[in-house]
Amino acid sequence: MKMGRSIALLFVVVISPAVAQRPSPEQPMTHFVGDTDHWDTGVNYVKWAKDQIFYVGDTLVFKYNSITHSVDEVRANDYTSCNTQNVISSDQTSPTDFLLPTAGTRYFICPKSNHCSQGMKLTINVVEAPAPPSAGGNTTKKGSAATRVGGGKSFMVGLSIVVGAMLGVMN
Ligand SMILES: [Cu+2]
Repeated sequence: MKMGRSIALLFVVVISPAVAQRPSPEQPMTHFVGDTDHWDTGVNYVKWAKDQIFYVGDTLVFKYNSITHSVDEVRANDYTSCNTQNVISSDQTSPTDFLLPTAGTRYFICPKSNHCSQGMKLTINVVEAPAPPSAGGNTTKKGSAATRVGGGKSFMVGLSIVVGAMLGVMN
């Protein structure tokens, strides 16, 4: 019995880092680009993206100073060359949201000043979300034991009344 509990505890400890990062893989989540650094110069977005899993259905949000920065979504070759003349979309009203409805790679750059060539660029790989776990075999029966205890108590009360009545008749 004690051994079994130790193994269960160990299992919880092992799986907890993944749980902390993404509470439920089946639920869409919002990724805030750069976290508290937001969308700015001097942030390593390669490193930031590496720590994330982008599932289909998630949302990507850019928060930034709209005077000094904006967000262009571009194609792969324009991402590499920091070309801002052939954008897919452009926005400068922070926050800028992108829904991620399909799997694939997406490319974002800041087109202002020389920010893109200084590293203010982000590429993400969107992947299909895992299938939700199959339902069944995990139903909880809450309260039935308590109900049974209550029923037993009232049976005892009833029995003592009957016994008392019988004693009364006998007297
Ligand atoms: Cu910028």
